[in-house]
Amino acid sequence: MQAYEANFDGLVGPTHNYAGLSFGNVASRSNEKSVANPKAAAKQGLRKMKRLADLGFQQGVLPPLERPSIRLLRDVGFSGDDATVIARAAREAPELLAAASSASAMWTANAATVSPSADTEDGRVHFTPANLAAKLHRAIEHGETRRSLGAIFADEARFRIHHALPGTPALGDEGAANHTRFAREYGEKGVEFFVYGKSEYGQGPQPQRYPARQTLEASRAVARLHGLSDDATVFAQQSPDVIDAGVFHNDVIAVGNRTTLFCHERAFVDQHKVYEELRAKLDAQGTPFSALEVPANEVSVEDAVSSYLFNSQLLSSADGRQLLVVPQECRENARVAAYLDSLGGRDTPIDEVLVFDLRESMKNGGGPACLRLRVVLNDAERAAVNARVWMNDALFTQLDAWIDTHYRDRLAPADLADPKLLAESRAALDELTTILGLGAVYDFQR
Ligand code: SUG
Repeated sequence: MQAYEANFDGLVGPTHNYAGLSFGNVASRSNEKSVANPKAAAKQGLRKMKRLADLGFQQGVLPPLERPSIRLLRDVGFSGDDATVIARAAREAPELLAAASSASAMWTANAATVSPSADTEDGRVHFTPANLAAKLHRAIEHGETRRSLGAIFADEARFRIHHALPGTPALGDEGAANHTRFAREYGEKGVEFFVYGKSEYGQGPQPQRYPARQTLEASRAVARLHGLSDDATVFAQQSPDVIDAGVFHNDVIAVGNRTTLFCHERAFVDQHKVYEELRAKLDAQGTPFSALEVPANEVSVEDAVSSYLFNSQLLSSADGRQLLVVPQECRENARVAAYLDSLGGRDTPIDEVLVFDLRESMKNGGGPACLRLRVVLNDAERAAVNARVWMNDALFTQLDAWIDTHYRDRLAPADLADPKLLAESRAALDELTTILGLGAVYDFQR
């Protein structure tokens, strides 16, 4: 059956800010306490969605979550009316207020892991929202994410939305950022590639400096929940050294699409064995496989982390060409720019490079690939998706005006204490649910 890869990008929420919440994510830490521009951030993301939709890609929108999360602040003991809760948290525990205010749901590559219906035992598209247990500000996302997904992929005969795995270190799950699917055609059965940072119970190397967020146990649990067969799954460990160099998710060092894996030579433990297993399992399905590996002497791991070369989107256009969507930081790093320029003269599966300004998200460690959740859909499934979330001229115009109405162009850490921010965010999200036809998904609407 004809199928497509749709990309669902997270709309940046009105509380986008730099709080330095993600130890192990170099950009988040180094931009801590700088002043953010939520309006510019939202527009940068929106422009990427519009451009890709204009190029003929299936592009959807996922809504931000309710932030600040009054629910989190109440759960940790702040009481009174909402303004009092914020004031007390600002005074007594600004770090908890920052966690409650993060717009981190914009990075929808971490929203869930998604398996297309061609791969799953029951023939439905499976979603497991990620528990994001490694970081408080992200661990509070999955319940609300599940609700948003339910409002968009509502047809239970076609879509199965699981609950997140229990949120505990042994089952730390970061979603699609650590998952790639290979297949000859999107609608055919493929091989799903799960990359983990460490095994909780098994032996094996572990990073020393920064945390490994994803466990093998979590990856295996997701594969089980989705009903994936052993001959169509590969589990690989991320190299602990690159985690220690700031590669907090696999999508900072590798990206795959259909029959191509584009990655750094230091991405995985026993890298050549990983390629062999992928090649063998794909070969059994009659699918070719090629790894385009970037050597460290051309692009170091540090260059990869600062430029986000691999946090790119590798997209197949309707005419069969492959496009690499990169952030402009890749053009600003001389070695990465030289590598990209050299692609034209080499025999590679990448036909074109497209550059985007995503500076606001990048300063928190979120590039083009972080901002999108891939969902492979056949025609019937596509028809069952809430049609209001597809990007087109009308939705772009509406969202652009909505951002102008509701978003600030300056948000410093101290502004998180401003109770007006809560009212502004709620007004924005309330209107958004109407624009996207989501119904009452937010707590404050219920
Ligand atoms: O989880 N940054 C996110 C970035 C997520 C990127 N996603 C992928 N690689 N798929 C994180 O580290 C920083 C927020 C702050 O510091 O304010 C943050 O959460």
